[in-house]
Amino acid sequence: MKTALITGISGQDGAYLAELLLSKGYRVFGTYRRTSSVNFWRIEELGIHQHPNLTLVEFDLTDMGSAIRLLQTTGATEVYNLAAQSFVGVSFDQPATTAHITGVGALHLLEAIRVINPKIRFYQASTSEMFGKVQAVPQKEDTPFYPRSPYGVAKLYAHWITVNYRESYGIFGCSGILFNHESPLRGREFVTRKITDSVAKIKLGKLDVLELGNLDAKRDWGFAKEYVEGMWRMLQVDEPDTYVLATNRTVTVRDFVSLAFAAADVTIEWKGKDEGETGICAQTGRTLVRINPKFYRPAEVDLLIGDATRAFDKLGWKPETSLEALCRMMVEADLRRNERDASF
Ligand code: NDP
Ligand code: GDR
Repeated sequence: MKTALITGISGQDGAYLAELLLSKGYRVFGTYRRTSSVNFWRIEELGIHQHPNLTLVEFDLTDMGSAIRLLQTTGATEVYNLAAQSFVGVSFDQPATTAHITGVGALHLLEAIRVINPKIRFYQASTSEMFGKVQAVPQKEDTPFYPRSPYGVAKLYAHWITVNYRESYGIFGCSGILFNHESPLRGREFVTRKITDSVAKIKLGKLDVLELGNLDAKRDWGFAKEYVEGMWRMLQVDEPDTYVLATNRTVTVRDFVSLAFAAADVTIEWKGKDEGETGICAQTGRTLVRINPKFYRPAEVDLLIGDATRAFDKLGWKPETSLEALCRMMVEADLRRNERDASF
């Protein structure tokens, strides 16, 4: 039986990856952080929280000694480092914490691999945020990096240290440069889920207005469940490499808002400009969307659109779910949850 370790199993990707690996017959160790009230709602929603081959272990990525003991005790042969302070907005307020967790945390696992068993295969969750300020489009593996946030800078360190350990010590370290991927399990602080949850609440009369920041940002949004399949494939081939996973389609935040309302049978008309822009319900004339400058970031990533040709050629990976289908899936899930009034 293959054994895998997933850091960050309480997050969106950790939950989907655990589900995938369990379905493939793996023994899975999933790490979570000690907090006053640990929340496993995602693995519960997927119905895998009591799976006999799943073991949950407490672990903090900032603690190097724990990383060594974790690899010793689990005997994992594949390590997927998904844990991070992953919210770009928060990284401006907590740059040092972000650097420790999101950047140096990856080094702790790589050092542990070097000490315990250099044959362990390692996946690093890299990000399109490393491309940051647009240097070329579509972005691919050899596009120059120009991160625009403390999060992007920290991830760039983790990416390069993975490449460095691959080249220096022959460690099978793969870096997956994943563009934004969403799902009904996405955290509510991220813009897609904030939008679909708010659309559901507005539709059910629980919220008056959705407040957002920059509506002009363009993102290449895919479905998370398909992206974790790409992570797994990266560790199954003969040679370690760096891969982009993306859909090659980009839309603005504004477009995503329109799509989400459309999925709830509401048509949005956009009026005004910049901070005065509003989204009006075509059916009732009510203002449903407005700008709140507190959601703007000190520096923004304006345009992301990825080219995943290498992943297709070498891994046979390609995304299947359209943005419209993804958005509908998220709105429907949020309508169901808000009807039930669940807290998650
Ligand atoms: P989430 O924010 O949903 O999950 C992050 C996970 O990391 C959570 O389980 C969190 O635990 C854990 N974590 C945070 N800090 C620590 C720490 N100090 N020690 C141990 N665990 C910690 O992220 P996603 O699932 O969306 O993303 C997975 C990874 O992929 C992240 O590294 C992210 O940066 C990266 N990524 C994500 C993309 C996306 O679009 N989703 C795109 C590209 C990269 P807790 O629940 O306790 O907070
Ligand atoms: P991002 O995702 O920063 O791309 O990072 P997020 O959903 O937070 O923002 C996307 C874009 O939407 C704009 N925006 C808002 N964002 C949030 N969160 N809240 C708002 O109210 C709002 N209004 C407008 C943002 O300015 C931005 O341009 C995500 C994370 O998952 C990272 O961990 C991952 O590495 C990248 O995707 C790829």
